[in-house]
Amino acid sequence: MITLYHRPQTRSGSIVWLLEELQVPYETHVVASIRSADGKGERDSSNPHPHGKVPALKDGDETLFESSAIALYLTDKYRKVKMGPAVGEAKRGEYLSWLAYRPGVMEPAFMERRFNIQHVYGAMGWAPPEEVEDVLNAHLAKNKYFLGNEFSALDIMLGGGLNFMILFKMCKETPVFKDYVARITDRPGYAKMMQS
Ligand SMILES: N[C@@H](CCC(=O)N[C@@H](CS)C(=O)NCC(=O)O)C(=O)O
Repeated sequence: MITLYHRPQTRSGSIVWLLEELQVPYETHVVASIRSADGKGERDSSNPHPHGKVPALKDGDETLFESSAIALYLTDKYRKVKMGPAVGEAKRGEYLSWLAYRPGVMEPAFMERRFNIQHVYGAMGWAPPEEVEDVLNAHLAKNKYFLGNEFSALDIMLGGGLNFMILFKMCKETPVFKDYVARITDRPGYAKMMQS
């Protein structure tokens, strides 16, 4: 049985949504506490994440952390419902690229804006938030979902993040984003995440 180490209204919600879409049995272990942005809270010793963060996930003998790694592991292993291209299938490279883009580029760019950090062009490994908005807008203007016509884990990992970042004014809403977010959040898995 898969165990998801979870805390409501955090990044681990994306993994709840993904597990629901995959139709894989799982249990959630809600951690008592995590550190919060105001410096309060502390790590729960039952949480196997090396930094006490969520999500973490156990599946048999495997212990995983980092949302994108968890998403890739789950979508590779559990394929009753296909939520991402397998090795050798079309768009695998694009799938991996966007999965890495979420923690490597999208999140730091929008966090930079939220916490008013000065971007150092050419030095920071991500890109300025306006540039990230342009890239995402252009991609979603041409594609119903991240990988084209099929909903995939990318629409949870990046799309779900985009929804949150728009709500919290870290990313500017555009008509393209508005339509896209309405499309991806109109799903039972999203509702399940919101109740978790
Ligand atoms: N890069 C990690 C970030 C995980 C993360 O920072 N999660 C937050 C909750 S949204 C957390 O657990 N914070 C507590 C802490 O930083 O100790 C991922 O994508 O899984």
